Amino acid sequence: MTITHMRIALFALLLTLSCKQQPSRGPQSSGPDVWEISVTEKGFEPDRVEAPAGRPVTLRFTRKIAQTCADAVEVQGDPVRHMLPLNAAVDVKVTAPSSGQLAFACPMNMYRGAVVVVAQ
Ligand SMILES: [Cu+2]
Repeated sequence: MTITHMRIALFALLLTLSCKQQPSRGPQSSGPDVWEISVTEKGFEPDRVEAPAGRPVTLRFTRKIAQTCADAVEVQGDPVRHMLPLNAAVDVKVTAPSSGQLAFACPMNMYRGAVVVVAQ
């Protein structure tokens, strides 16, 4: 993550906080969201998760099949290739961008998914 990206993320976060008028509801709004994502014969399930702009999100990947090319996941803007051992949850922390989406994919880019920014 570059300084520019961090600034944009921080700005988006501040903007989100300052614009928020309704009190947050639910226990999950106080901490980062955790999304359980399975790797199956269909690829990532779900392959689309939603988050407000700038929100820290934990992607909890669990590979549930032995034979798949998705034995690792790469997240857009993240140089680390996260290995996915069979039946072990692997947490990847990301921050939702200010708009659009943040893509993730297997190393061959066959199976894809994304964190999609939604209005709060
Ligand atoms: Cu692949």
